[in-house]
Amino acid sequence: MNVNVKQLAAEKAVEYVLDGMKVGLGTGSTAYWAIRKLGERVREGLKITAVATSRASEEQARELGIPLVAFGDIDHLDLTIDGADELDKELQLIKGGGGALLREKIVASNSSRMIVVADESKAVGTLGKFPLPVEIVPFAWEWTVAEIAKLGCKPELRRNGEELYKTDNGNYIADSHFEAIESAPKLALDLQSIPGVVEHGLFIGIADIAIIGKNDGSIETI
Ligand code: ABF
Repeated sequence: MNVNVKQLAAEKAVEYVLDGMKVGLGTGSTAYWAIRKLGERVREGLKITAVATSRASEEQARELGIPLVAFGDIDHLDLTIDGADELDKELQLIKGGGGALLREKIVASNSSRMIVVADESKAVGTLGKFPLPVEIVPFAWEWTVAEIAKLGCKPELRRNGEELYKTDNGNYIADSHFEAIESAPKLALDLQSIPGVVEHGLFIGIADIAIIGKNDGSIETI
């Protein structure tokens, strides 16, 4: 069955968006389908306002006529829909493969609910096969990367061709290869204690619902 499983999950998540809601728009190829569906619903008369988690999502929302609002004009969001690189049964996530983890975590953390949308390849038993993105400031990055490595991983600065990749916030990303993360909460605390680390891609206790598109055309909601 030739199903677009990302679109399947994303459009199911948009069913949770009600008139009058303030919505956080995620980033990535799955969130792309949620934003696209929201654009359709807005054209059909759905009244929402939204904030985006990346320049790319902001641009897509503008093109689709989704009303964007300044952060200063609202004090919270009702619902954020976003993708993930990995998710486990406790809805702990690894995010940041798309480089937007800092803005995604700020937006998701200021939302009453967060729905993570993914294809079934993202569902794992133990997080860590996907390299954990860690956003770090460029100043003395070599020392920061060395401290991250001491946590038992091989951190690699993300590149954009010959250049070092820079996030929308002007920081670097160290993709940190842990292979298996036994305790995500402990690793999160260890990373947060390293000066120079701005944010990491472990989302713990943030996602409320996971909607997973399966290759057989079914949808699993956790
Ligand atoms: C974004 O969605 C990122 O945090 C994450 O890397 C990406 C998931 O990838 P995709 O939805 O493109 O498969 O939120």
